[in-house]
Amino acid sequence: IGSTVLGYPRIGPKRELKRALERYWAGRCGEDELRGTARQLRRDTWTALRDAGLDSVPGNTFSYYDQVLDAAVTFGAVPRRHAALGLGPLDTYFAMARGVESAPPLEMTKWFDTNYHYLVPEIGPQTRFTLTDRTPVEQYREAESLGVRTRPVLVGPLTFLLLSKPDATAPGSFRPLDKLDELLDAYAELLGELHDAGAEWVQLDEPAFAADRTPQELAALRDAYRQLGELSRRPKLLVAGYFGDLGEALGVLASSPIEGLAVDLVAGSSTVDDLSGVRGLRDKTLVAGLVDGRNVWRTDLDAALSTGATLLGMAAEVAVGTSCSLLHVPYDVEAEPDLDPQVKSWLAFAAQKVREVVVLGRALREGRDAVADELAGARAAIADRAGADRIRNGRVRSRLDSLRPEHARRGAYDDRRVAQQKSLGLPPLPTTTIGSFPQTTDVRKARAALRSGTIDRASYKQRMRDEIDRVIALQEEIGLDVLVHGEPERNDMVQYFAEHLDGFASTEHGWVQSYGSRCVRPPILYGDVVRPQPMTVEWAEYAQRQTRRPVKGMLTGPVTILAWSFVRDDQPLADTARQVALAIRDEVHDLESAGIRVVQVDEPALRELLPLRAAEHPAYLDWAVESFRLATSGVADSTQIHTHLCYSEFGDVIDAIVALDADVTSIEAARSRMEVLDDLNAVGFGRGVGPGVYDIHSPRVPEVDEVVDLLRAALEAVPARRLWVNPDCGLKTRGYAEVEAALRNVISATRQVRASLS
Ligand code: THG
Ligand code: ZN
Repeated sequence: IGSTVLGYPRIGPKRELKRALERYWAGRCGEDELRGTARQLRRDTWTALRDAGLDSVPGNTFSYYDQVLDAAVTFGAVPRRHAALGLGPLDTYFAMARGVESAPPLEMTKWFDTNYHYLVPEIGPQTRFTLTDRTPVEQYREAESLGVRTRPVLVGPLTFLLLSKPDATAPGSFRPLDKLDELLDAYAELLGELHDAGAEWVQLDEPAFAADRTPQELAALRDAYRQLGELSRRPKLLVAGYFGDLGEALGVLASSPIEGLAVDLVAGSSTVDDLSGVRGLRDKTLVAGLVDGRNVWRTDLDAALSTGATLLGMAAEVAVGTSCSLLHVPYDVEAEPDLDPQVKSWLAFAAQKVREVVVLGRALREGRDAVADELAGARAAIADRAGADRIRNGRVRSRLDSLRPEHARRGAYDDRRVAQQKSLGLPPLPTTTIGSFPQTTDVRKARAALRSGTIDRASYKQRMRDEIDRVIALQEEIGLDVLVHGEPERNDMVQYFAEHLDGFASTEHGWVQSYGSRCVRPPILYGDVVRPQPMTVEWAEYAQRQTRRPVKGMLTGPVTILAWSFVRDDQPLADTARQVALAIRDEVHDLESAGIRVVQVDEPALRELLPLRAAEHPAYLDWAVESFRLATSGVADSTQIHTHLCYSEFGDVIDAIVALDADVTSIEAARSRMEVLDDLNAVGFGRGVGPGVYDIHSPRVPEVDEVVDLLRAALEAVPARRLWVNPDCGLKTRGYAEVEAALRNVISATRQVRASLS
């Protein structure tokens, strides 16, 4: 294998696939055009990887939407509701991904601890696994016809079943893993066809084993790879386990009859030590994941080489690879002419990481002299970054050193409650929204015009103020109690804060797929974080001047800012979080000084960074909670702190939610029917809580009665003085017509329930 990468971005360097998909879905282009774009992207990727000098080029890394969905379709796990639509293969596939009127889509959830989301296959006793789609074979042939022999990549059978959920027909005792044998037969058939097509290697991804697994699951892993290994008609098998240490699965895989094992030596910090004691590696190819597939820093090639050298002799072949697929980084740092040149010289995106892998592979085989120039270049960049003045700020560091526990502690909640009630005078069941209002084309145009210089700062400011006037007047007229300014000045909240803080860089084309055709452009946090000036105060203060009702200041918390950025790897995440927390703390304080009496600090990504192994949960939750409290504890008792959580199940972090000590917590709960309230009660949560009363992810306007029912259900679990009423998330992606109608119904429902209270 020599040198390889475990996967590659597929949305296109200029997001060509995104554009083609969205045109196709809108009916503005046909299937042929979409397929043509896809073929061109595959060709470009294969030839670029081969020309860069990789010894083994991954195949089947293209997807129209998601690789887990691809596997479901490949092996025939199409839910009846989608199959019954009678659509062609591509439209059935998109119906599973996006849903149609009569058939909701598969559920979407996060791919391990990354910011990528996959579709959750639905498996039941009636699922018939058979090889129904031969895309991996077709793409092998397509690459071969271009002169590139690829190594097809598939989601492994165990990870596939462990990520699936039982379908609606399954009895309570059913687990998708029960169907392993049947699925293995379908994998065997595919391996046979790939073998006949000429594939020398196939890569099976099993990242599920970087998380805690039961003895039964480990036994299933052993049985599965024994069975696949014993097939006579198959390519060589490379099993890839990434996103952390494999733990016991390392020994299981090393002793199974596979030919290769790819390990993550970046996220898996103890894997190097574990490898030396593991039996069964000697006759295998070991792909050492030395180049970080998930972050954007240039690799310390000297350090990587010495790690690689210690592995030589442990396996029949030691090859060099990335720690995981490069799906999680942008394409090419050379596409960023406006990036600060010094910061840029410290970075490696996908194209640069391919080059690093090639250089390391040659150095390992031919010796350091063969690539002396490249090694020297990397060494200089690493040294420049480590010694750069701009990554360190003495004032922030001494401020952090002088922090004491009381900086992360507020006054007693009962005192706060009394002081806040006196300041705010809110009715029972106070109503509010999560922060953003619909982003109109006018607002987007104004932001773009400011960026491109066609309007000046003063006229931009005026347009934002006009928008704020409208949003405030609308909320007063509808009758909301705690108002927001609507956030017209922001697109992505993390991008907004990164642009206003020192220590962050932003890219122009650094898109990373989040799900389907949707991408984010994570900022790059490269140095100590400093807030040069207030970031949101002028907007909040302006809004507050337009109304007597309290206006809520809107900020993003430190954990979410880190989760949605590329973060520096030269200090513990906890230290970086504390720096961001101090910047937010100053902003909270300045909002308070400007007369803002309610401040919301969102932490939607609190659950997202939870480590894959339970043993690491307490340490993470400690710093995550502490950084939130540091950000929010610098205010008077009378200032009300809100937080907002969404995008996931919060059962795993319910104690941490209590520990945040926010006065009010709003949670996405419209779809989980208020169950979160019972979870909170079970751990003694005694603060204000706003379970979302309708789902903003759909354009549907909730009926008054529906909201009344939800509020009555909520009142079974929470007393009226602690219950808040709000939608379940921000309104940015909705249109004004539906938002207005929905909020009016929410207010009517609240008034009705209030009237029946006493
Ligand atoms: N911001 C960031 N990361 C996130 C989210 C976010 N990660 C988790 C979650 N939210 C992911 N969800 C989305 C939802 C919508 C989009 C991306 C991720 C999206 N993106 C636009 C697109 O691809 O067309 C681009 C937006 C832009 O122009 O900036 O719609 O909210 N950082
Ligand atoms: Zn939300």
